[in-house]
Amino acid sequence: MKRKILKISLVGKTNAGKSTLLNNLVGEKISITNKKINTTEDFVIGIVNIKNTQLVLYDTPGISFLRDNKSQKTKLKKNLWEGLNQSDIILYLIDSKRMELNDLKNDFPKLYELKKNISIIFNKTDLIKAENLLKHIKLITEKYKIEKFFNISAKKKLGFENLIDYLLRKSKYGRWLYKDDEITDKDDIFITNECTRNEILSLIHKEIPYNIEVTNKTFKYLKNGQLKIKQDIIIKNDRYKKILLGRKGSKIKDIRIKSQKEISNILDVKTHLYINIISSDAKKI
Ligand SMILES: Nc1nc2c(ncn2[C@@H]2O[C@H](COP(=O)(O)OP(=O)(O)OP(=O)(O)O)[C@@H](O)[C@H]2O)c(=O)[nH]1
Ligand SMILES: [Mg+2]
Repeated sequence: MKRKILKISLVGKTNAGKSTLLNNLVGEKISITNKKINTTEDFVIGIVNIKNTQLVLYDTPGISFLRDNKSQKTKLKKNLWEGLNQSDIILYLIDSKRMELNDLKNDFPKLYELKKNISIIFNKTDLIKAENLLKHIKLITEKYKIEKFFNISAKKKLGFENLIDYLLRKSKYGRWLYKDDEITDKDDIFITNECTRNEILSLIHKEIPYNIEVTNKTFKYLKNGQLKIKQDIIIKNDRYKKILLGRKGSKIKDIRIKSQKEISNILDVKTHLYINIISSDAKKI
């Protein structure tokens, strides 16, 4: 059978559920998800192969970055545009519980510049009555050219069939970009670093999670089959150290244990995680 392919960008406001959808379409946790805002910082690719078709899904950082002019976000914006430019179609996710049509007014003119078909996915429909969406669909179609509307629950995996049917229909004949058994462009080191970043995001407040970097020092399978990982949390400001450590080191212990558990689950191997906190100022000396 001749092979087909479709490259799809998942865009939408932070917290809309893009990474949850990516993970549940792929069937593995490859992109971290969190109830906090701006969880995804990189550009994560998920791959789903269905018969002769390869669906390549680009998970992007929340689209509010398009409007954010702070220089530290430049990398994120670049990642976002790269993803959008490479894709064949755009799926714009909306949190149905927090519908703000004003967001569309800001995002759509920019998205139309890409000259791609845009469909809207109303996500988190497990939290609302589906009939409430009709008035929104009417208002949106009066103003914007939208190819299709979908109602889904990314978390509960509802409404996936219609969405997948549509994606298969849109795919075009062409060579696959990834091998049959690949599910992401990211390796295990990226995902394990992300697990720790996600726990920091959950357990530490305010700006700190957005100003740290998690890097890997050791990633080694031991003779007994277990995995040993050493990570550094690089902080930009010395005063973050005290907060990350917590009382008598209780916070970092919590982060370490939760991340270790998540890594063990995702990679399906007993993992020993060690974490160091390093100040980026100290590195320069
Ligand atoms: N009830 C419900 N919650 C959902 C659904 N989809 C996602 N969530 C939750 O919404 C929160 C945000 O989900 P993410 O997948 O991290 O959102 P995102 O769009 O990737 O966010 P950014 O990476 O910050 O742009 C998480 O707590 C998810 O569990 C859904 O269908 N129903
Ligand atoms: Mg995300």
